[in-house]
Amino acid sequence: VKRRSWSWQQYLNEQKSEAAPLSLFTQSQSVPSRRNGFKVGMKLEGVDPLHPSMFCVLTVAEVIGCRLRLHIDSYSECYDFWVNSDSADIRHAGWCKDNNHRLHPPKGLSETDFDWQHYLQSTGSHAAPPTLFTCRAASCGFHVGRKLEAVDRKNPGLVCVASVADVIGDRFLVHFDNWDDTYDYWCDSSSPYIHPVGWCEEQGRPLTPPQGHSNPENFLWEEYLQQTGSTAAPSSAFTLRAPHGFQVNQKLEAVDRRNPMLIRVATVTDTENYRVKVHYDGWPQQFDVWSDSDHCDLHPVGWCQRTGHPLEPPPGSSPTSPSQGV
Ligand code: MLY
Repeated sequence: VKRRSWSWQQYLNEQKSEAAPLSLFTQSQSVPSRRNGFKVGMKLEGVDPLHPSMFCVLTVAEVIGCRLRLHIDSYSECYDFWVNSDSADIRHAGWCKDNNHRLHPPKGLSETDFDWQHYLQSTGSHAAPPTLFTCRAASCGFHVGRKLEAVDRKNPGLVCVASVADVIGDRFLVHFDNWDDTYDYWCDSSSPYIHPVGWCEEQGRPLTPPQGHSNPENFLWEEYLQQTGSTAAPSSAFTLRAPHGFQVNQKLEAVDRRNPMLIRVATVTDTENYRVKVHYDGWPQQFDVWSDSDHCDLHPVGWCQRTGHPLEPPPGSSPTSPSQGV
């Protein structure tokens, strides 16, 4: 019996729908320009997704196409997470030291004494070669300590007093004053979630003051900047990007939010300026998720095939052609 597999082309025809055009996707959503050279067991440094201010010691636990499951050394597997091999959140062993960043060592090792060479030797492992990482040389107009107003992505109704807590290339870490780092996020100057000091007042919107502020009803930037001896990020540094061009009914490939090792056939079912609602084809609407249009877990039709990643067809859809050809 000839094995028949699912085909995008046939599916698009049957559904009378279109693939979202390649031009709508950012570089980090597109097929990486280089092959994935990462191998299971290689060690590296990277941002902890639950504590975005922290760089940790990581091990490649699984490789599928150009996606990596990364394990945080000495922590439970339940904290493992997936990234694309060209992610800006991963760096070669030694990067933190070279770039003046703190590296959070595996449990039981001291931060000051951590030494990669010694660690690799004692664990009998190898570092991922620096050439496997996508290098990026870029800069931005944001500097550590500068203040801004930013949307709390976990409480998107709130625009809050925030600071630039770290800068790497063209990306920077937004931190909410007097809150812990679990609300932090990395973005670039074109993010729609950040605004210059004074934006809320101008818009007639409430601004959430720092946690524990002595006079939260009457927060005054001028006073706060003076008290904290800090400066506002200049409005010229904010370069709001244009809204995305995705349209309802366009098809794409999307990482399953609930089981991120899987990539599914998906459809845009609603849009906002900077977000799309993603429907996993063949699944109930209740599983639809809103996603930033530039999220690195959204990919154009054909991405899986071109990067060697399995694609989950809609459940119940019949195998329709002899190949997964697009
Ligand atoms: N109800 C939430 C709100 C937290 C908001 C934090 N932002 C401003 C960074 C809580 O108290 O946990």
